[in-house]
Amino acid sequence: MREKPEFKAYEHPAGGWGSIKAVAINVVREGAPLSTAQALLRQNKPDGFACVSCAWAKPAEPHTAEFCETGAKATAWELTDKRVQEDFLAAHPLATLRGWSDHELEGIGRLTTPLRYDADSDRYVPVGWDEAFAAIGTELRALREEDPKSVVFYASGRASLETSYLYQLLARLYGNNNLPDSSNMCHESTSVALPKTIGVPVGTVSLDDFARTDAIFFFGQNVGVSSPRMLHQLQEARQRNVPIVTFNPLKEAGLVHFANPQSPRDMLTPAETAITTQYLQVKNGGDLGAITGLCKWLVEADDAAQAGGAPRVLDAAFIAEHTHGFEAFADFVRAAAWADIERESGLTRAALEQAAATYARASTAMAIYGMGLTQHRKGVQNVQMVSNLLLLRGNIGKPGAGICPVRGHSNVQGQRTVGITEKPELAPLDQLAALYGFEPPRDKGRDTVATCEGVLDGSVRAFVGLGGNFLRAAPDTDRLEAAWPRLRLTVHVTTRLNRSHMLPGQVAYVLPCLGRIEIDQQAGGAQTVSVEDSTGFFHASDGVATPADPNLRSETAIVAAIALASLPPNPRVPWAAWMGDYARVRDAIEATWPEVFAGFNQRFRTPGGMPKPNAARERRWNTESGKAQFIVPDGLVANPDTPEHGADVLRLMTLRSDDQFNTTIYALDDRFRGVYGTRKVLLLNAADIARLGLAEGALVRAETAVDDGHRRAVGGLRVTPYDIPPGCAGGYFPECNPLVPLAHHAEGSHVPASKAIPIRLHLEA
Ligand SMILES: Nc1nc2c(c(=O)[nH]1)N[C@H]1C(S)=C(S)[C@@H](COP(=O)(O)OP(=O)(O)OC[C@H]3O[C@@H](n4cnc5c(=O)[nH]c(N)nc54)[C@H](O)[C@@H]3O)O[C@H]1N2
Ligand SMILES: Nc1nc2c(c(=O)[nH]1)N[C@H]1C(S)=C(S)[C@@H](COP(=O)(O)OP(=O)(O)OC[C@H]3O[C@@H](n4cnc5c(=O)[nH]c(N)nc54)[C@H](O)[C@@H]3O)O[C@H]1N2
Ligand SMILES: [Mo]
Repeated sequence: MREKPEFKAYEHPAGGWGSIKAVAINVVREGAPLSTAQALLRQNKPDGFACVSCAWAKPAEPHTAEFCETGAKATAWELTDKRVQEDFLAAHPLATLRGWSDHELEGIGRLTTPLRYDADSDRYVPVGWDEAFAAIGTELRALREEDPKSVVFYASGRASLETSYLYQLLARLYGNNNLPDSSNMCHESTSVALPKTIGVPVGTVSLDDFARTDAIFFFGQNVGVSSPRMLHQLQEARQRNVPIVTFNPLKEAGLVHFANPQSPRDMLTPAETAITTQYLQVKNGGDLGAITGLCKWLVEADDAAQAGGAPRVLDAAFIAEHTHGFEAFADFVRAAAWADIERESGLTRAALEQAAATYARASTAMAIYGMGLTQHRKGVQNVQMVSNLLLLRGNIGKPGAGICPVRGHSNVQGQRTVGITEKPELAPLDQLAALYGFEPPRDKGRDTVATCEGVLDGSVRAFVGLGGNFLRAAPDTDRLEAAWPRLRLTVHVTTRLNRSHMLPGQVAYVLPCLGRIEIDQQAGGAQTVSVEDSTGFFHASDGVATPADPNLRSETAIVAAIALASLPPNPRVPWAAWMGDYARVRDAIEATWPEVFAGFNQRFRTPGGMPKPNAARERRWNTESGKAQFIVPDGLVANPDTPEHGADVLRLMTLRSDDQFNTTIYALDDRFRGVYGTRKVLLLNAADIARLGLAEGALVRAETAVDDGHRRAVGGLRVTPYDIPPGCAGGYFPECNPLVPLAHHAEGSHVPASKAIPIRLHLEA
């Protein structure tokens, strides 16, 4: 696909005819239109499969078409007619394929046979499954003898609860807690922040709350692209006149207005729903300042109300009965100066006061957020500020209220629930020990950042990847790629080829698997798997499509086979029986967490999902103090190593387009932002373009403004004027990942701070 840059503003609502056209183009481009169309009708349905795109909740009473543009593209991508052919592999050494883009590599099609890297010819060659497992087993057994901690087991957030449970058990039987996952680059800031404030690592909002809320606050989440099915709930809320207040540096189309492609009225008339009622274009990294402003207004209005004998602005009864640390927090916001709040947030006091007043008028409010909060140096504190805001008016644990982190991958939250974590204190090690008769490792494992560090310093010797595209998704791409081939062993379980497979270890295997949409036949018949959605409901998922190739194996079967090949025999761990009947894996999951998964096999087909217990929803607080806790942030600065703009340093946020799912690039367009035919752009404020002596369309090289002895640069970026706050810049993930220093990550959670990278621009000749 050649770059053909074109720019034209997008003036239509999200959804609408544009969305139908986009789905149709994708389905045709990928081939297999018939099977895709049939599959789409069973997407997110009780007798069908859980969408392989995002993790948004699946209603008990689904719409006829319970899928969105993004989800339809993901389905078409999985059910493509294209296959990686043997003669293709024979004709292309990896040295050539390394010059291919992400889009081109995945565009070759689905893999159908296990591959071994042959260093002599620099090619992948097809091998049989038995040969692959035997060779992987030999390598893993040898490494285990030397040092079981030298191997990492990465998981991208898509694999089912069943596969993920087996995968974490494999790592622990192997002898480590090295279970980095995509969540480490994503909502880990949430998982670290919320246990300290409300005592649970997940959100408290469920679908029912949308029908009862009085106000919605959005922070750094691009609903129209990242979780479009939520637009239905938002549209319904807007029809009840519920205000929606949005904090986002960019005017994102889906947050501005929406036409429901499933409503004849919306499609045949110019009807569209205005989504956001007050749009605040906060500077990226400015949310700590902005939310401090909201809280300051609320606390001071409450002080005044108390002094004047007027009704309270805060929920004093809730604060007294249910919270800890209010006074210290109130003192912090009272002391914050409006000048500092305005400077850090880039918003005016008047705008923040208006938003605070909207919040104060609502008897119930919810806050929804995404990567705009979590991917900052103070990403954990960003999330805690949202929680502080909600606690001020008792907006946790009552209908219509709550906190709503919107998870990315379709089972990323569930993977953590079944033990994928590097943190031993979060894993049920005692239960695993009792159930399987072994002594699990008790020390902390490697997360994503520690895995990268280990690859760089040589202490990581092998990488096993259950899905994903680690080398593209992780920070500091160039440094990581240089070190990667030193690994002794790389094993990737995957559906397609991607960049991570192009840098094989000394011994390297690529194992092709079934996707979740495909029918999974095992000894015990067609298998069902399960996932957890963003709101904490478990869903059954049945394959509906014929597998891309009869030679493919399921992820569950592959993980079990790797375990059988590389671990000493243990009659208490029934890998083969699990492989043949996933209901037995669900029994094992229930035995490991009886309170969470009681009656799993009987209840997991509940329409709308089987709820996961959530103490905060019931105002039971599993925190240190036994109460919900206010947390005072260090200050208003979310990115201490990103200097204030004005000088030549800009703050770069890396973005997703509507034509990608993470590193899977469907096409080079971002129609909602008016960018077509290219991803090599830098969105800049017109005043910054002038100030820096640049011109529209000029090609620049971005260099990271961090002085740690490593030069990081991405060239060929086209200067593109955009409605973005001064001092901020926008570029695409993953193209800009070489600019993210590994050390530039969130305190506490280690999430790469990829929404605020300090950069300088240099004009290219
Ligand atoms: N179509 C599609 N859907 C997806 C994905 C995809 O790639 N494509 N990825 C999936 C995954 S894994 C995830 S985690 C989610 C991610 O979905 P989101 O959480 O929506 O993440 P992003 O799209 O990276 O960025 C979200 C928004 O943050 C804004 N932003 C950037 N910096 C700041 C800031 O400092 N403050 C505020 N308030 N806003 C800011 C950006 O303008 C952008 O609109 O989506 C999932 N769904
Ligand atoms: N700069 C920057 N970096 C980021 C982000 C950002 O916003 N900015 N976002 C971060 C976030 S939120 C996330 S979640 C990570 C994503 O990191 P990952 O989860 O590692 O990456 P993905 O791009 O989702 O993985 C895509 C690959 O998964 C494989 N795949 C697809 N379907 C299946 C399947 O069913 N089974 C298996 N086994 N494999 C499959 C395909 O080979 C495909 O190439 O990236 C992070 N990196
Ligand atoms: Mo994510």
